[in-house]
Amino acid sequence: MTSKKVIELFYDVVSPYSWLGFEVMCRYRHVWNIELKLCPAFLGGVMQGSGNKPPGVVPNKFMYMTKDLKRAAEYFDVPLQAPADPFEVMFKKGSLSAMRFVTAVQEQEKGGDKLVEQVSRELWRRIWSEDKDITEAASLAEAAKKAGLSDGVIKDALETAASKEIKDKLKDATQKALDYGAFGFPLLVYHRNGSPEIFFGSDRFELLAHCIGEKWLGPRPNTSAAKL
Ligand code: GSH
Repeated sequence: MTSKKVIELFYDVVSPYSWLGFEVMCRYRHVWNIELKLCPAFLGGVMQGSGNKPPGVVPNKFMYMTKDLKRAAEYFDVPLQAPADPFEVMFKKGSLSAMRFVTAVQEQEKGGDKLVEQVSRELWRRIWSEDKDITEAASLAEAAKKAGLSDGVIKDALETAASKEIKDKLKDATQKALDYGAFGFPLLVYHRNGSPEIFFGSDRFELLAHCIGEKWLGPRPNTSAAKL
């Protein structure tokens, strides 16, 4: 048996394209011979650290993205819908507390990532499907509850999310993405014989499949999989 290929997925729930990439990779982790590592990180830090600017600040790009995301959501079968005021959601409110919370959940879950997967999905659903807040503690708790986390885990994660340890862990993950060469999300990192190769965006799956010697079977490789 060949050993599994390790693929890291760096993402932030403020990023709609990351949601698409995340769902596709969660589907393919059971189809391709890969070990998927979820790496929650902070897109604001990647933008700052790489000297990039969010694509939405260029008016024509913003208009293009609005249309592109609609098409992509349908193609990928992800219930993504833009919030009424994307600027407020992405740039004013942001995702720092949400990503610290996801990091705290990951710290508690050490070893597995089922809860991280579920809670990330529920946070995306809040901002990128239901136009709901993800900055208040009550909002994070609501998402976590929906994701199936116990009250104890939610309480602990809310408490530790503000700790230096968790803040540093999120910073480290963000720095790791920058060290790989990140300038945006989603970022997929394939470790080919110990040397990392990066893929940016949710539109590089065919190329990734080619590089890892697997087949791209479209956005829903396993159509019997439960719908979101
Ligand atoms: N073409 C990519 C896709 O289809 O996924 C676009 C991905 C994208 O625009 N990601 C945003 C980003 O970080 C965050 S939602 N962009 C940085 C950039 O475009 O330079």
